[in-house]
Amino acid sequence: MKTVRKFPEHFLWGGATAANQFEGAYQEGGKGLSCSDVLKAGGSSSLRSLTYCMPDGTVGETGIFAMEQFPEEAVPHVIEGCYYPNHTGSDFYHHYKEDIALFAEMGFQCYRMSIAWSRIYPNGDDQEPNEAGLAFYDSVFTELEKYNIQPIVTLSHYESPLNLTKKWDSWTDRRNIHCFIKYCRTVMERYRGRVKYWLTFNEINSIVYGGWLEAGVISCKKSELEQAAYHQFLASAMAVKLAKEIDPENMIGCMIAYTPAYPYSCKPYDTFGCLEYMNESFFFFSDVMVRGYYPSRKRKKLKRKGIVLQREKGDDEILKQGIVDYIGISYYMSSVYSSSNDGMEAAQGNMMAGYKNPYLQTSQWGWQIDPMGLRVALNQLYDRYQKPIFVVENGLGSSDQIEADGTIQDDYRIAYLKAHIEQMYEAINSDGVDVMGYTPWGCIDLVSASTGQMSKRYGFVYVDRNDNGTGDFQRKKKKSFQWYRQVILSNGEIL
Ligand code: BGP
Repeated sequence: MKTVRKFPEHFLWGGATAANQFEGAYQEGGKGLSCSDVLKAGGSSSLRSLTYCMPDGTVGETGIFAMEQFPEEAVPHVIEGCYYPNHTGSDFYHHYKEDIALFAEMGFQCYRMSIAWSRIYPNGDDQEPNEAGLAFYDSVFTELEKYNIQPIVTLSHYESPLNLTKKWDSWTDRRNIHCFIKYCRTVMERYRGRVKYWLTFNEINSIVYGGWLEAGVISCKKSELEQAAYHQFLASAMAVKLAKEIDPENMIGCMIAYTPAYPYSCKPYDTFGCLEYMNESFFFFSDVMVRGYYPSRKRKKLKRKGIVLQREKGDDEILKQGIVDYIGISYYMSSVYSSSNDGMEAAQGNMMAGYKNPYLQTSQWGWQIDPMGLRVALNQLYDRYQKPIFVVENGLGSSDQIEADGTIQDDYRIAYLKAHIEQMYEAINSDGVDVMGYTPWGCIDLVSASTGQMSKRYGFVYVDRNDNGTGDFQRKKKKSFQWYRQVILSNGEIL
């Protein structure tokens, strides 16, 4: 069906992936281990676990959101004979030319990817960068340039170097900032003029739900997680400043997992509780990186809890000087907040799911599908900050069937994306929100972050790889491939 709809002239259409879930080749080209390399696969109803080794050589595992069970003496460890899906990902490392050609065929104007820090500094704190790692991304950028595709580079997407966890529990320690900034300097100088759009920490606010995935932090003490977040804010601000010094043309943003919550009822407790939940889970993070200081409500809250952040002279200035140019968000679903859990049914989701919304359908993985929630999200953030917003993740995780004739008829994915693009358009066109672009998640199938499954697919392109590690990584276009090509070609007019 044709509708008359035109997105802004310079709107960036593309797709998104992350090195830890897509690249594979976890030990090739001198790469070191990252916090994602010790994660086993979970299943549809079980999240992933982290494997470790005890001083006596015995091994074990703990759920990534149950870090309180991680034994004190244990060290994260790759157990021989165990299957770790991120080790191979979708093998982009060996398929990047083919994959980028597929992006070009869809008409991508941009491609959101991440650089694996441990490919550049295998131990996180090495003296010299790893030339083979730098050369790999040179080749990726050369390939993108061939087709005029702008890279959007996330500096840290769930892949903090494992060695830094072993040394000082990663971001809980201030020394991590200096290692990160050294890495930022290396890649920003090396790729000056080739990469203009940067993002600092992927879904920085997911640290609220546990420090492993986002920050490689073992500790689950609230005070240490607050400290780790503080160090990441400083690092983000320093990266922003550095990016501008290295190239004033650079545009650098933050990235928040944004799942707007609706109060379950009109009870004032539900409304205020919902506001507090939004403040703590989302706005605290965006406030610090967009406004450059801790909001007063957060300072009060830390005080009430007796948490004293370790700060140094000059930190306030660092935060102030490092405010971002734009806000990146991932949006998959909305949630429901209720002040009482009486008779409420919990919803599923990777982290911020809340309660079931009776007005919404859910995905196969139980995530609540809410296209209008994206319009809500864009309005809330734009009203609050008046900064451009980049929708750098959105999509439907679903299992796909290969038909007898070899096709993949993913109409459900088309319906999901179409409905979200329509709402994004309303936010731009009717509400005046400044949206820079749209990069649907997992544009080529990749490993799920929360479950480690391959069968939870998001792509326009199918990858022959199964949950048990079989498959030859062959790529195959789905029905949505031609559909998205048309969307981009018509600049959103034909959905
Ligand atoms: C976001 C992450 C991505 C991605 C996506 C989908 O939270 O930034 O890395 O994986 O969610 O989630 P999942 O893979 O768990 O389905």
